[in-house]
Amino acid sequence: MIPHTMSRTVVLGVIGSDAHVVGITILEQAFSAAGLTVINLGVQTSQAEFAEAADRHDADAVLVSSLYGHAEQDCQGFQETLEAHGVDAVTYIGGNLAVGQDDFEETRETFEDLGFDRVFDAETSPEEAIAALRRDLRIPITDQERVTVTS
Ligand code: B12
Repeated sequence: MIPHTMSRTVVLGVIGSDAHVVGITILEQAFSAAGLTVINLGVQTSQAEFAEAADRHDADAVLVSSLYGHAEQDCQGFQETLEAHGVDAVTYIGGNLAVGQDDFEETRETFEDLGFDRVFDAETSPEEAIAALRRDLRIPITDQERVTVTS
């Protein structure tokens, strides 16, 4: 059972020309059930659309998904685009980030170099993403939730 008292806003979307929608739909539902406010931009979202939405909704986190193997090209200059819109948010990227993805550590480094705070592979569960958001956004667990989480 996922705790329910998060009052933070996350912007979520699939970047570039990528049309894989299932992953972000599942993430959206899990994040909403956990109490986050989720702005789901859907598939085929441009860098500018991420930045504009994050600015407009004063997002705490911007979560980028990519499945089709072109994430590195699609994310060139992403942090600069966010900065140009005055966005100061935690940034994650996840999915099938490279073609083949033999060595995920190499992939992780590539995306950290592009400025992402955390990089997730395609095996990532919604619970893992929520746990990371809790840490990064310093969302406290209440005593009530502690009982729910541990029981
Ligand atoms: C269904 C599917 C399609 C459908 C998509 C339908 C739709 N509208 O969603 C169709 C048939 C359209 C399709 C098309 C293509 N696909 Co496709 N597709 C898949 C498939 C079989 C399943 C994807 C899926 O829905 N998974 C289920 C969800 C729940 O899992 P998920 O997406 O991985 O998301 C989870 C995690 O990754 C993670 N996650 C995802 N994003 C993020 C972001 C953050 C921040 C975090 C924390 C976590 C996170 O959390 C999610 C929930 O647990 C995968 C293979 C596979 N088994 O993954 C290939 C796959 C993704 N497709 C692939 C390819 C190549 C394509 C095409 C380019 C094929 C082509 N030549 O036309 C096109 C691209 C079209 C486009 N413009 O996007 C490749 C990508 C290869 C790569 N990256 O190296 C894959 C891996 C197949 C393969 N083994 O080759 N595809």
